[in-house]
Amino acid sequence: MCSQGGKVTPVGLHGVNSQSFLEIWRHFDVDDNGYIEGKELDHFFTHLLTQTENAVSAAKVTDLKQKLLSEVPGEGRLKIHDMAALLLPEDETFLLLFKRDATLDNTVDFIQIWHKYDKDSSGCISSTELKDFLRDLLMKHGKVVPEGQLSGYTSTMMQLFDKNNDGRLDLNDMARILNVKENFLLQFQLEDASQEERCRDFEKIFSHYDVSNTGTLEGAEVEGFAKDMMELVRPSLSTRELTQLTQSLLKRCDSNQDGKIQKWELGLILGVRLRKP
Ligand SMILES: [Ca+2]
Ligand SMILES: [Ca+2]
Ligand SMILES: [Ca+2]
Ligand SMILES: [Ca+2]
Repeated sequence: MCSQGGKVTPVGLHGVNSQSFLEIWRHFDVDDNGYIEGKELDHFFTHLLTQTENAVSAAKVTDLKQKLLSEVPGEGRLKIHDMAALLLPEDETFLLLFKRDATLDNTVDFIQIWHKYDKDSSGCISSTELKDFLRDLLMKHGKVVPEGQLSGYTSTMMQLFDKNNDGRLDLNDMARILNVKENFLLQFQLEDASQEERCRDFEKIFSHYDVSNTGTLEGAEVEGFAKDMMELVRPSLSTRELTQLTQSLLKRCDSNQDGKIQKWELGLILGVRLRKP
């Protein structure tokens, strides 16, 4: 077991496919919080060792745990994507749905993807919509799979990510599938910063969310910003809450009432004085 080019090398458990992967994940994520962590990690690594060794000691478990966790970016816990990389054979198509290079680092991109696949704008992703998403994702990796297999993947993904088992995915479920990076705003402390630091941070923040580089936040950009901003204090927003919060953010910021947030408008709200162009 070793790391190649920063990627976790699969331990190659025999015969793991999408269905058995689902079972393994569920078995070890005992509290169903989307992470294998704490005691769950010990159980998981003990299980891994028993697949290849006769005598498993606590020291060996600790050793393997340290080695594998050091290859995983994050906070000493495993996400589904990490476990998929560890357990699924490289030729298993299902693995493509968990590719790490699919990590999204901008909430605006996430919102755009969300709207693209929530075709009926119902505020959630149905299994038909998820199927379309998975089909496109596989296609992006150059794979076309038969409809039957795609349906199988769709129902496995649904079971893995549909937290409240209502047969639909909400914003947070979908953020987990897309492996959205940590909230971009967490790194800033606008409160205690000097005016100079504030200005510098503000520039970074604005250009991060102004994906289209127009000097204004519009559409998905406003929603992406609103989501990260609100989730600093209240994680796991629902679609309805996000829509409401986006509207009230617009109401507060949009002084010239053009439905967009100009840089100077956002500056006013965040206490950064910018000259009005
Ligand atoms: Ca857990
Ligand atoms: Ca929908
Ligand atoms: Ca823009
Ligand atoms: Ca405006």
